[in-house]
Amino acid sequence: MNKDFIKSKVIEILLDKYITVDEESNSLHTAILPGNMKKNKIYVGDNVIIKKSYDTYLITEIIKRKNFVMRPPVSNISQMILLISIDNPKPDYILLDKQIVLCKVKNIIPIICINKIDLLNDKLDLELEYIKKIYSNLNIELLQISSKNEIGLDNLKDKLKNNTSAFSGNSGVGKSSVIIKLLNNSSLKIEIGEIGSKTNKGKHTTKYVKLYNIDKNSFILDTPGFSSYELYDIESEDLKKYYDEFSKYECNYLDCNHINEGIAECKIKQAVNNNEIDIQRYERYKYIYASLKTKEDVKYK
Ligand SMILES: Nc1nc2c(ncn2[C@@H]2O[C@H](COP(=O)(O)OP(=O)(O)OP(=O)(O)O)[C@@H](O)[C@H]2O)c(=O)[nH]1
Ligand SMILES: [Mg+2]
Ligand SMILES: [Zn+2]
Repeated sequence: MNKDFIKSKVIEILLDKYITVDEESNSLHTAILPGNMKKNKIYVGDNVIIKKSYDTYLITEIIKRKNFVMRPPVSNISQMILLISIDNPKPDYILLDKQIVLCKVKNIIPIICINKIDLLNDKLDLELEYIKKIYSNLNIELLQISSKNEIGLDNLKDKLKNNTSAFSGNSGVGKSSVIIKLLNNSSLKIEIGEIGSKTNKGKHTTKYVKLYNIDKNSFILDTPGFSSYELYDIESEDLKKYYDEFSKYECNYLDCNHINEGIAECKIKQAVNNNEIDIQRYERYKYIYASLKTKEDVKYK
């Protein structure tokens, strides 16, 4: 490519200014959209071509997006670190299952990262075994870390190399704490929340959409948006397609949703009965299906 044109990634948007990081040199630029490009919407995560013009940079092209998620608005996420904490707060499996579905819909690689393993004890070991059993079976990679005791962080860092990674997880699991450790830069203003001792729920401290450049071509995103309970861009009828453990069974009805159909016809229900499919995952599937259905009923009424 002509060296006047630089391939760059948008990491932050400040009104009409786009902060970008160059793919080759890793340097930061502030770019603007010239008049003839104004009809285009640019998102954090977009790969763009910029060109120097006097004392500023102009965005001349937006490279085709690999994917785009609406909430939070961000493009080209390659993997999602599904952060849960082994305790305080307890893993939120419904949220986890929803996030796995979202990853599959958007073609994002999910990695489950279990934080706060410094809290492990005999009882929590059983919880850990459950997570391993269910999710390793789905070919999802599992990491165990403690941001507090700095365990497993190098492993996590390796996974982030040459990726644009989003962190998701309910409030209080330690997203900001982990990211601060990864950035290794205490001057960055990421706020860490206190966990309310009564609810153990934490509060949503992080509010902005920004990519952090942690290494050449490695970016991370810290937003609370991915922690949302709402699943979108998916119909209830399609939910089953995103459950890998369902895929090897063929029910007697082609469009079986594995819920209201009779057990004689439904191979999934049989597999749940025979303990081939985890009953809790299946119960959560029914719950998520019902919540999608309720949303559709409201929308199409
Ligand atoms: N024991 C233990 N506590 C941790 C660990 N990591 C984070 N915490 C604590 O968990 C609490 C919540 O951490 P945050 O990093 O604010 O959590 P968050 O996921 O960013 O929360 P939101 O921004 O509200 O979504 C803080 O009190 C942290 O000190 C860990 O590895 N072990
Ligand atoms: Mg946070
Ligand atoms: Zn079925």
